[in-house]
Amino acid sequence: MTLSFQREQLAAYFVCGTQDVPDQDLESVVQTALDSGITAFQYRDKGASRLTAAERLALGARLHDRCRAANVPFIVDDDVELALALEADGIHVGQKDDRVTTVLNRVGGKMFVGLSCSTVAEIEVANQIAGIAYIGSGPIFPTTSKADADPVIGLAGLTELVRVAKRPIVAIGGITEAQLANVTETGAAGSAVISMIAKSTDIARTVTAMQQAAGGQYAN
Ligand code: TZP
Ligand code: MG
Repeated sequence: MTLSFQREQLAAYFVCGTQDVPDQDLESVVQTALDSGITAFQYRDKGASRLTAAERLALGARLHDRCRAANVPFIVDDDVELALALEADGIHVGQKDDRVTTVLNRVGGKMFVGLSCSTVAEIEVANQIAGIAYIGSGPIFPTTSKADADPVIGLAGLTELVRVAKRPIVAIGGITEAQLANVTETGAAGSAVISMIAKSTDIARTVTAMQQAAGGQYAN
């Protein structure tokens, strides 16, 4: 059974791969985040420390099992083959990844599709494509978690994208607990974060802050 997409799942969206927790066990971090009430998890394995395809498949299956047990959608970044092999609930694609229409055709209703958009022009294109469940926009603030990040768009940029978009937007990039309320004020459905959870000294408190900022009604 795959989980269908709901806007509420964007409230406290955790993105992570082994590269983001070099001194910790990714599965333990994800389990703590799930126990703390994250509303979505994206497995994103990127960079020099990238695991082999076989390792990604094995680890991805274990992470998916944990998400399934918590009734939290398991989303794969970029990799259509991996997403299909793992029977993921969703796949997230960037503007530089496989063209989103190709991905939509490949996954054919088996999972929901999220797309990164950082400009009004990209949002306007996305508005015309049926089948895109949600949009990820950023970076809102400078981030150290993505080497090839687009230019920072700021809260004003995010507000403009939310105004134009016909799909819910999850904000990403450099978001700290202190900025959560400001992100909500833009009309974004929630925040997607790596460091705020991966580097948190109290993941339960951090995730609660994300849920409360997004409205507090999404606790699971
Ligand atoms: N896409 C845009 S910014 C970013 C991604 C994957 C990194 C977000 O990480 P952090 O640590 O929350 O800034
Ligand atoms: Mg990508």
